[in-house]
Amino acid sequence: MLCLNLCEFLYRGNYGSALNPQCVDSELAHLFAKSVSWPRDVYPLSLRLRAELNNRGYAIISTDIVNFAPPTPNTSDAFYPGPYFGEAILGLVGSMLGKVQSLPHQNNGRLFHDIMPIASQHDQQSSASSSVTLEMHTELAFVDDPPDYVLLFCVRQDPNAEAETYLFDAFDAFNTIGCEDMIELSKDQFCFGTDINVTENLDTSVIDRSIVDLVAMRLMRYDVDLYKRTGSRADRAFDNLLRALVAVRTSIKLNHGQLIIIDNKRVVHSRSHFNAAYNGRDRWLKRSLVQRY
Ligand SMILES: O=C(O)CCC(=O)C(=O)O
Ligand SMILES: [Fe+2]
Repeated sequence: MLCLNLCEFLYRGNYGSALNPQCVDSELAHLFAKSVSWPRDVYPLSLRLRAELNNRGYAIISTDIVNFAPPTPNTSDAFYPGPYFGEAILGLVGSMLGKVQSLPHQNNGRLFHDIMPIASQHDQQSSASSSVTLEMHTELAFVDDPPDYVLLFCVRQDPNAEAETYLFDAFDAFNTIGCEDMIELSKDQFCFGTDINVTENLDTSVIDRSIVDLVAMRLMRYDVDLYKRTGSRADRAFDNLLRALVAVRTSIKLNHGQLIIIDNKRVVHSRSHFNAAYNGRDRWLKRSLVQRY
């Protein structure tokens, strides 16, 4: 577990505006992209973060952020009053690893996504669900080049601490599946539909995606819910990888102030079901997606 005394860091540096509720997404990203102004003690963290990601495919950073966030919103367009650190840490750590992505077809192009239960989606395969397990996936399996990292910052844990984020390291899974399956998974023969948060038309009917890049030995994409079966040998390889991934499952219950950084081209993730009350005290994550340098 890595640690970051973020409050002190933010006040010491010229990041006052990061705490300003009026600060818009693009200004913040710009601020942190100028990493030359980081205080020196951030560089060792950046090094340890990379080492951890190489080692396990994910890393957790605990921060000293206290539990003072405004009530959890319960609609996707709610305005929440600051002062507030969530975007600051995502911008900071995201810019250590690459470029924080703004995708026109997801969350209306926002850099920072709010992930909290929304009543109308409680039983859907969406990150806003709560009463169902969110199936195993990598982020944006349906785009040409999915993001390299997913960052999830926990603003507020659910009051009963039921929500559990599951992680499945494909490097470990690859060791236990056969060569034939690996070759099958590397072929451009898979199709993934879009998820319900996609806000722009995107044609994903093409059956031309690969799941594994055998040269780079990366997992390019995986999504149990969005995968479109073709009734061919490819389905068997998909299922064998699923079994192998499930066998290496590990999990974490994110607590407030914790950030998890997931290598999206190595580690598949999912989430347990949990209770939601829509009363301002629900679980709340902030997410950003990063394309590495
Ligand atoms: O809620 C979680 O722990 C994970 C949610 C998720 O998969 C996401 O927001 O991408
Ligand atoms: Fe996800």
